[in-house]
Amino acid sequence: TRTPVNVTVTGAAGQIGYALLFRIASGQLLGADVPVKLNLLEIPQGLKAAEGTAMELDDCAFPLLQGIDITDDPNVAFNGANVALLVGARPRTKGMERGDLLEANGGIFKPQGKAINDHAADDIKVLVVGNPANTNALIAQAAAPDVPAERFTAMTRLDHNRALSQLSKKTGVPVSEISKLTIWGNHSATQYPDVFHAEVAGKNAAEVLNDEQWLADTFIPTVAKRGAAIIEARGASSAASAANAAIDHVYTWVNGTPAGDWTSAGVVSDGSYGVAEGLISSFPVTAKDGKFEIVQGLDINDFSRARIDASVKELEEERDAVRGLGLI
Ligand code: NAX
Repeated sequence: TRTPVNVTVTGAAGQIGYALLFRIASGQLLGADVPVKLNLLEIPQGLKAAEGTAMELDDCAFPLLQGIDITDDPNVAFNGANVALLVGARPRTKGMERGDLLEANGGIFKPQGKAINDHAADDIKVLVVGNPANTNALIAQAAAPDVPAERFTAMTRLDHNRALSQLSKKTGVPVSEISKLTIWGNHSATQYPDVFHAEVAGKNAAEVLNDEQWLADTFIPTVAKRGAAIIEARGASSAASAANAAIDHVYTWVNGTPAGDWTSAGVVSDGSYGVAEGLISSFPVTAKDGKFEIVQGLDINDFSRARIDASVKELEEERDAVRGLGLI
């Protein structure tokens, strides 16, 4: 039998954790034939709830689940990790300035990055979900100099899936017939969902829509502010859809993108499309043989250029702030 893949999940007792762990254990993260071992990292106050979730995981009797360990020590949680899902983060609380938020999260993601550097398996793949996801990923990556930088990614797949769904509703074409959509930039309100290269049932999406006003005034803000709309409606932030996107992100990373399509992920910039090298920014990416690659050579029109630049500028400001705090 295959040796199990070690999957570490931080913030395991949170609401995304609760939506995520059962799907990992059932084989949806890596494949229906891949056994997994779960390592759950929580803060001390979260350990008991994580144990309760582990009891429920036991009670599912998942054939692929080969064990569950729970700890509040990152050095233990990341020991031998092949896949790490960094979900636990410090939320913004009332009166908190952006600098305070970045500093509080630096206190989480810097030591976790170091623990990954020192203890994870050689093939470690990291997905940061906890916000501010791109900059938390940058902090963790900078703390892990022995791990190839491209192994650190940030989640914009939820934004990508939200954009797919909105485009499907508008055009009446099922999501399965929509391809080549892109989320650019930061996982924040400045993100830019780009349909100019997307195809809807084989036709260019922007030409099918033929409505820049709708893009600017409805589509882009609906996608970018969807998280707030969910909180307003549900009384709690996106959890199942966020967990679903994390599953999609890692599954795609490991198993590849379909021919003729791409997806969106926050990956380390190589300078493509004028995005400063080293930033963890969302790009159109393909995945093959366990590696993401930024799709090259797309024409960027003025409408897109201004929006990509604005989101990247925000990422640069976050990077400069965490650099000023000594976090990278
Ligand atoms: P919850 O507050 O329900 O759960 C977070 C959990 O993390 C808690 O159990 C907490 O004890 C734990 N935690 C805190 N610090 C930790 C540490 N240092 N080590 C280990 N565990 C720690 O939040 P939830 O709704 O699950 O959201 C988790 C994160 O995902 C938040 O930062 C949220 O902003 C972010 N999101 C990111 C999204 C994305 O698309 N990238 C979308 C959904 C979500 O909003």
